[in-house]
Amino acid sequence: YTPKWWWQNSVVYQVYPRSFQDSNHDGIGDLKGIISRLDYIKKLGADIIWLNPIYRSPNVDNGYDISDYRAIDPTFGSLTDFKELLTKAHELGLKIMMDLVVNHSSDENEWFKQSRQGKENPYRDYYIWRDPVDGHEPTNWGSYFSGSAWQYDEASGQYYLHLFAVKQPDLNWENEAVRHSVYDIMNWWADLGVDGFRMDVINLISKPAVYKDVPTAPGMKYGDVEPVVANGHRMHEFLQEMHQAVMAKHDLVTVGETPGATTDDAKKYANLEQTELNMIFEFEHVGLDGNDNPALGKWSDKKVSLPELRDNLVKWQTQLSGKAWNSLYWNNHDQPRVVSRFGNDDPKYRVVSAKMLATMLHCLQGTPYIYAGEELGMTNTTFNSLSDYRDLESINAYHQLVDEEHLVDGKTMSRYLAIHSRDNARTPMQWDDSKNAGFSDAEPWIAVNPNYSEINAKAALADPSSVFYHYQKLIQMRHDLPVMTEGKFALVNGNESDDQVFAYTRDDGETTLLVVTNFTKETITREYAAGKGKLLLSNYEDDMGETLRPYEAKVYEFSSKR
Ligand code: TEU
Ligand code: CA
Repeated sequence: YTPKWWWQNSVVYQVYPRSFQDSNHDGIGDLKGIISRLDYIKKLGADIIWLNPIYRSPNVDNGYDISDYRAIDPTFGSLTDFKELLTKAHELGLKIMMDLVVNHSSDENEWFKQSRQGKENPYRDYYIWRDPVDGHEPTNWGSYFSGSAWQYDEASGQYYLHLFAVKQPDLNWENEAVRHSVYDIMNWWADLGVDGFRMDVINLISKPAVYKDVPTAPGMKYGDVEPVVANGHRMHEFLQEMHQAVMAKHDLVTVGETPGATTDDAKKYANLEQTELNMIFEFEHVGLDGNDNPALGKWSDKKVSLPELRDNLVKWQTQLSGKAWNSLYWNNHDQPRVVSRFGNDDPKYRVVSAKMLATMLHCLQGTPYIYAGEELGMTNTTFNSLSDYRDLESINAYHQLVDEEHLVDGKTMSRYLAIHSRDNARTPMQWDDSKNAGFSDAEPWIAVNPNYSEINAKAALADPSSVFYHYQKLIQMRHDLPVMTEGKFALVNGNESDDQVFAYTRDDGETTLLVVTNFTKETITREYAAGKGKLLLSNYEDDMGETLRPYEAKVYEFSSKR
């Protein structure tokens, strides 16, 4: 089945290069390692590989700090290796989506090196410089990675803006030369043969016309900057300009990462007239389990109720229907593992709940994303101490909230890190039960999840009832059945207030799919689960009709014309 646009029934597989496969015994994943695993991704059935940043970088934020936009970081290999990856992927019918990080660069980027030379330098205006106000920072904006979003530069007596780490200065998109430099970079990679871009925090590029202080949470010196920098007043102008300069010239898939975007924003960014981006990553459903105390943000042990999660997902399905295109994701390199978060990683329920979550998400309308290891039901990891963490967000947050602001005690914060740290997603891919999970024969840059002897690709491939083969079936369904792409979404009557089951239909006028998923470890009964047609997919061997076993998920197919 071929939809209007190829990326509508494509499935994306996200590879975190640093953690996927090491080929040269340094404990860090690399391009040659990815090449050696392309067959595995092909076997799963995915169509597009999204690679996290592989450009030259000092790697303070694992490549999200780019010092040369046209070079491959030597840790990962060379441009020759990259071309080989591109060729081999294309031979297998796999497309390659690059990460584009242009809200900010590294401070080691030539542009910034020039910029910090002084006010007269032609590159000064490539970044955002401001004079001190009353001897301190121009505003009280907080960085996403703790502390002030402003860094003082002794030499020129000005501050530069960094929404993320100190070594990630924000580019000044008001400067036309910056914008065209970015479009040139994009065209350069597109000409080389890449098939698309995932655009890092792209909705933060249009900064406000006037910089003002923001409200601060009790006990905090700096405030949340997202409300004033996200979805800024020139966003749509910039993206339409980019579209004309780049996307209109190449057949690319584009997805914008957009924290703080609402469904109204999405209707513009991902509009079906296709003037901006193909789709966006929204953050609402992964923000529901944040702390009630705004100063603690995502650091929390709150559990989301099914009605909260469902209401949110339903809102995105219905609001974007016929107007914009959704992306569907549970996991990425910034999020904890979904089976630990919304499922149940107890060995008794891990496989069945991982399959249930996959079914629930993949049968929605939109383009699904699978993060490496999700197809194995990989879980959050177990670290013994703060020194096991590698992610600067986690480490900075611990120091700020525990040591500096005294907002939470060390033990509680350690628990929050175990639940929400980005490192949960970044432990090495678990290939087999050999040393270091087959990821590397050298000491890995980050510790392997100790459960690799149980949970690994080799075991999954040998077991017909594994999570892997369930994902494979879901991908196949998306390729084969138009209703998976086209079907209108509707909640099943009576499901609105059900706090145990999520049940919905998809209908394209020919075929209806009924999706019923039990989010609990209880055996329960629901009328809407019974005898509704042909059972297409299930995570149990038989069908007990109205009886739903722990985390049971089933998809029925029947004709819409009754
Ligand atoms: O993440 C953007 C972003 O909004 C993050 O701050 C996110 O909220 C956080 O990671 C969740 O805890 C992107 C990248 O995906 C992330 O890896 C980078 O660190 C960040 O941008 C800066 O480039
Ligand atoms: Ca390596």
